[in-house]
Order: sequence, then structure tokens, then C-alpha cells
Amino acid sequence: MAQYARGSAVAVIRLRNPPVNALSLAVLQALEDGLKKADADPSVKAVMICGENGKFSAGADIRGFSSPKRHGLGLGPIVSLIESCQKPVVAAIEGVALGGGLEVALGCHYRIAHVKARMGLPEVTIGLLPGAEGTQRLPRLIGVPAALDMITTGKHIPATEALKLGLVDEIVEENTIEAAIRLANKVIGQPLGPRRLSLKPVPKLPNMEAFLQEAAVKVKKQARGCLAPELCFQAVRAATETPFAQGVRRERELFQVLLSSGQARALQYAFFAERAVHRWATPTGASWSSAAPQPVRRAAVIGLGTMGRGIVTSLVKANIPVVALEQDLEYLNKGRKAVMLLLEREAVKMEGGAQSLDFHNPARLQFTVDFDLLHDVDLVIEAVFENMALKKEIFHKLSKICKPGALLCTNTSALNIDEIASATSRPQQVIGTHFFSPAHVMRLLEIIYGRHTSPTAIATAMQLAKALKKVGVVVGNCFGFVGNRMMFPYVEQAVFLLEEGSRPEAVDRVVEDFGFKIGPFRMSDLAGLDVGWRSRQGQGLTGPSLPAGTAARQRQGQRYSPLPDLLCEHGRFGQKTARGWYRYERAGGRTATPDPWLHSFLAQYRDTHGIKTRFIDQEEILERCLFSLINEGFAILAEGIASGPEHLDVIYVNGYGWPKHTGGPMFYASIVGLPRVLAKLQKYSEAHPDVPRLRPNAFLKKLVAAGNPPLKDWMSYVSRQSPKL
Ligand code: HSC
Ligand code: NAD
Repeated sequence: MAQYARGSAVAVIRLRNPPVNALSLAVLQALEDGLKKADADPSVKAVMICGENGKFSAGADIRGFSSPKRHGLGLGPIVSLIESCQKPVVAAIEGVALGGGLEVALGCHYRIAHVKARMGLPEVTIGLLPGAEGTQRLPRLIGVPAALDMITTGKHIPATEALKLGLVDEIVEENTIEAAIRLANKVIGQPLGPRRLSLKPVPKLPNMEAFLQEAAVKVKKQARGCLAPELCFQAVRAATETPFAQGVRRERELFQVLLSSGQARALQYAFFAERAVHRWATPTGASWSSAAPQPVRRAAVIGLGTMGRGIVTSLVKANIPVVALEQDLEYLNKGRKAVMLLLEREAVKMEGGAQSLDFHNPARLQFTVDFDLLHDVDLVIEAVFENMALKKEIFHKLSKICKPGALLCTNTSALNIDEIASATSRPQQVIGTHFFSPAHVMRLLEIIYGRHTSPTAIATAMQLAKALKKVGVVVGNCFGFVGNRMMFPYVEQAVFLLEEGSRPEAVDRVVEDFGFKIGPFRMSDLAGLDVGWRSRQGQGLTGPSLPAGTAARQRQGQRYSPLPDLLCEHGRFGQKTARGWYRYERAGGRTATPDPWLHSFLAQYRDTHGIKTRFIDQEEILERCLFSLINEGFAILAEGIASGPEHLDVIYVNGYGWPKHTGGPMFYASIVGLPRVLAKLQKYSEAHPDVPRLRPNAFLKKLVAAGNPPLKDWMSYVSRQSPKL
């Protein structure tokens, strides 16, 4: 609710709804009552609106959008009511003023913010637009380019930037409430007309139309199929073309379109899913509520290759001192240069620059080849080659050198955590921390507990994710864990589609049109085809250890495609060699061009193996790639490897470029409808009986038989005895 108090001539309205003062129905009602009371009281000369507990407000209550009452919808008129108040109203912004919270502040006649406050209109990130007149007031206050940027990206800006933009009138370092009351007293009696944003014209640009056209193209490109940014753009455009009241009507219409769209539901699901995974639990009963993390005051990273350098950068950015270790001086120097380059680039992006990172200080970042320097670190992250023998050798060494409580983490992509832990004398402190490339950019941290991993170790890894500003997702131990395990069938289908008649660019286009940042073949070229090749050699699927006489397209009675192996044998490793599934302008180049060589290679391959080429339509491409991945997801849930579908969705959205506006693979399956997913898998499985990963998973079948329950109830159908844990 909102609390009304009157001290001197200034009435105080305090928004109160912990933890973030979301504008629920009750808060809105109390705000309206408070305003009316203040207006009616002749002894009140000004009003100050602030939030409880050092936070102004995080906006409308997001849960309310899916409730039948749809609270929040009454916010626009309340913002108008604030603005039309005959007494000056001052917003005292502490902590956050987001979404509807900032719209309330825009209705106020004056805004004063604490220097550490953040402001933004993040509605676009939950599939909506600022629907309480924010798309009409903000451009009038800070101009169209800045407003469009804030509204279409949803970014939060610090108070210092808000001051520069003119979004706030003043920033203070001390008590914001007192400063706001002082300001309110000062402006009593001053004319309010010039302070009412709805009465101001939108500042003109010499080339408004050209600017808007260019912006429209940019927004559409960045949106990749997501509706909200484009509708946000249209609402701001209305502000430039029509009077305020008409712009507000347009904003409401567009808001309703978004509110009833499936994308808003999916994005709001994704918002809460990301928060739900913080509350981790394991099948043995360990959980976030009872486990406490250990402090990480100093960390070490072993191996400064592709992953290690990003991990070091992430740690330094989080202000955690790091010891960075390599196998010899040559690799160390190479790694050091790469890390320094990354850190310099990051420092440029940060407020305070290089000084704030302090990475030239050896007490904060030390490079070495000497394992003994790891004796006093609190946590080690191993990121050496993906080789079990090497990892075990390193973990054995670590368990001898590191202090007793130190957490020993591995960045392996797929290897068995228990086997790695078996090389140590302290398996309870061994855990997988699977970063994604580039590690200083990607938000996901997959955290894998082994049979002996302690709850403290899990809690510490989760705490680390938070410190690194990443989203940690706790999962169980199996080959490929959750993310890569679900990726295997997807990539496998993509390659099978090539065998049957498709082309890399056709498959990629379908998947990218669906909203993925990058299709499976461009992704594979980016990551390097040699990585998977080495892994398949290790598994005896290809290479010298393959028994003579093995059929080219079969392994253990199942369909296998040697296509990726053949490309590697031709030295086509992807971007790094300028040739892979595509060709590139040079080694390391980024521009993928369809390659006639590959097309004729595929034709020859099909001839050699007597495969009849057929036309494969977009629906089949999409369904085989996505439904096989989803099918694996059901297997993971049934085995208890992840504690809920939200975990899989958060992993895919944050680590694999799955389009957030579809919620993630499991949410998407729930929207498509499990009976349809099952029917399609059955159809494809019958057409390809030698592909086990197309065979519908028993858990999926069970859910369909149970009447297609909503996603939130799926886990209640998992059999209690979990064979893997
Ligand atoms: C909006 O404002 C629409 C308006 O334009 C009005 C439209 C009117 C339409 C009229 C049309 C005719 N609601 O993130 P944390 C919960 S849309 C409900 O862990 P942090 C959150 O779920 C809104 N709950 O903390 C969590 O609880 P859980 C636009 C909200 O410190 C708890 O609070 N605003 C909530 O890392 C703590 O959150 C946004 O999109 C909300 N608005 O970050 C802001 N906000 O653990 C979204 C938070 O039980 N919020 N919760 O799940 C954020 O970005 C972050 O939560 C903060 C805090 C930065 C606020
Ligand atoms: P990389 O080949 O780029 O780097 C590995 C580094 O480890 C090399 O610099 C090497 O010199 C160093 N190293 C090897 N033996 C060492 C030793 N005994 N002591 C110290 N350093 C040693 O490999 P990468 O791509 O960074 O992968 C590292 C790990 O991360 C692997 O387990 C991999 O599976 C995993 N991973 C990779 C990616 C990716 O996209 N590359 C993503 C997630 C996880």
C-alpha cells in the first residue's frame, strides 16, 4: 500500500509493497487516496512521493498481468492525476524507479534522485511497453533519440546519466527524502504549467523523419521476431506525430495488443523462471534455504585458453583477486596478453575505466606457472583441455596443494564430475562450473553437483554466479549436463537433414527465423568443428580406433553421420580455417557465405551412400531440430538431472541463444501443446527408426496421457525413484 503522512506543509506519500514496492492494486488505490487527501487539505502546500526501504518502485506488479483483474491497468489515470495536482509534487527516487515506477515519477512536477539510483522503462523486456503514458512523457522530457533508446532496449540508467539527460532535476549523495522535502518547500507557489510534461511539445529534430526511419530498421533488426520493441517504437512515433491525448490512446491500444500476445506471457515466464532457479534444490534434500556459501576472497584459474581468459576477466570485473596459471611460459605470455586485451576493452566500457578494475596490480591479478601459488586461494576454476586424464592429474595436484576448505571447480563441457572428483581427497568440494563462451559476456553459469558435492560447495558456486552477475543454474551430473546434452540431438538432426537433401544455409535460416541468434551450422563454424571431432575420436566414434569394417553411417546399430568428421579430415574446422559448413573471407573471418564446394561435396556424399535427395520444408526442419532437443529435455526432467522445466529454459535462453520471447524450449513445448510435440516425434521416429533420439520420451508420453497438464505441474508426474541420482 502507500502510506500518507503530513509533517509540515509537505505531505509524504510512501509506496510500500516489499520487496520492490511493485504497484499492486492496493498500492495504486492508496496512492490515489493519498493524492486526493493532500489536494483537499488546505494546510498541505506540496506533496512528496517516495518508496519504502530505499527503493522508489520497480513498476507494475508483473504477476498482476496474468491475473484476471490485470492490476496496473489503472496506473495511467493515476499518473495524470499526479500531474494535474494543484500543488507541486516531488518524486524522491532511491534505489530503483522502473517501469510504472518511473512513469509515476514522470507524472510528478520535480524529480530528485540519489546518486546510486537506477531508472528505466524495462517493460519491453517483459513483452510490454510503458503503458502508463511513459511513451508520451519521456520523449517530451529527454527528446526522442534518448527516449527511444531507453524504451526500446529497456536499459536501466544510473542517476548520473539521468541527470545529464534531464530525466531528473537534481541528484544527491546524502538523504534523498530530506532533499526532496527541501525542494518541495522551495517550489511552493511556483507555476506548475511548465512542469507538466503532457503540456510540453516533443523537442524537434531537424531530420525527425529520417531519424525515425533509420531507428525503425535498427529496432526491427535487433528485435529478431520479438514484437515489443517494434510496438514500443510505434508508441514513441505517435508522440512525435499526434497531440498528447491521442498519443496516450495509441499507447493504450498498442499495450493491449502486447498484453494479449503470447510473447508477453513467455517473457514474463522467463523473468520469474530466472528468479526461481535461485532457489535450488537437489534430490537428496540439499537446498538454498539451508546451505550457506563460503566467502571467495581470492580465486585461481588454470588454463588461459578461450575459456580461461574470459573467466579471469569475469573474476577481475567482480573485484575478486585472481591467480592465473598456465602450463608453460609461452602459453602464459599468450594468455596474459589476451587477458589484458579483454580487460582493457572492458575497462573502457566501465564507469571509472581501468582504475576501477586495477588489473595491473599483482595483488589483484597475478600470472604464474607455479602451482604452489594456489595454496591459499578459496576457489580454483580449471579450464584446461577437455581431456579426462589431464583433468584428473590437475585435480590430484590441487587436492594436495590447496588449503583444506578450497572449492575445486571444473569448466568441463561434458565430462563426468564424479570421475574428476575421484582424483582428489575431497570430492565434497569438487563441482562443475560450466561457463559459456565468451565467458566474460555470456550470462549463464551451469553449476553441476556430483555424487559427493556438498551443499556448501553448491551454495558457494551460486554465490559466485551472483558476484559475476551471471545466472547460476544447478543441475545434476550426466554426459553434457543439461545444455550440451539437449544440444546433441539438435545438432544431430541438423546434420541428418543435410544428408537427406537440405543445405546448411537453409537449416540455419529456419532456426534463425524462429529467433535463435545463430543457427546450428554457423554456431558450429564459430565454435570450431575440431572440438566435436576430437570428442568423437575420444569416444571411439571416428578416427584410428574405429574397428575396421564399421559401416560409414552406423554406430552401434544407430544412424550416424560422418559428415562433420569428413569436413575436419578436409581441414575445414570452421571460421578459424576460413572453411567449414560455410566459407569465410579469411581465417578468423566472421562473414559466412554459402560454399559451392560444400554443395557439390554434399551431392557427391549422397551419391556415394545412395541417399535419394528430397525437398525438406521449413516445418520439418524446425520440428526435427527443436522437438528432438525438447525430447531430451523430458528425459533430463524424468531422471531428476534438473529440478524443473524452468531450469532448462533459463539455460537455453541465457546460454544457447534460444529466443527469450518463446520462453525457452520447455515453455515453447507447453505452448505448442505436448500432444502435438508427441505426435510429431512419433511421425519422425517412424520415418527414422534408427534414430533413438527421435523416439518420444516416456515422460512426455506420460504427461500427454495425464491430459497435458500445465508446465508448473509437470514435476509432480515424475516418478519418485530417480535412477540416476
Ligand atoms: C510496468 O511497470 C508496466 C507499466 O508501464 C504500467 C502499465 C500500465 C498499463 C495500462 C494499459 C492500459 N512485479 O530481481 P530480484 C520480485 S511492468 C512483481 O530478485 P534484484 C521478483 O520476482 C514492470 N514482482 O531482485 C523477486 O521475487 P521472487 C516493469 C517483482 O534486487 C523480488 O521482487 N518493471 C517485480 O536483483 C526481488 O527481485 C520491471 O520490469 C515487479 N515489477 O532486482 C522491473 N520486480 O524471488 C522488474 C521484482 O519471489 N524487476 N519483483 O520472484 C527488476 O528488474 C528487478 O527485480 C529489480 C530488483 C531491479 C527491481
Ligand atoms: P583451449 O584449448 O582454448 O585452452 C586450454 C588451455 O589450457 C590452453 O591454454 C593450455 O595451455 C592450458 N593447459 C593445458 N594443460 C595445462 C596444464 N597442465 N596446466 C595449466 N594449463 C594447461 O580450451 P578451451 O576452449 O578454453 O576449453 C577449456 C575447457 O573449457 C575445456 O574443458 C572445454 O571443454 C571447456 N569449455 C569450452 C568451451 C568453448 O566454447 N571453448 C565452452 C565451455 C566449456
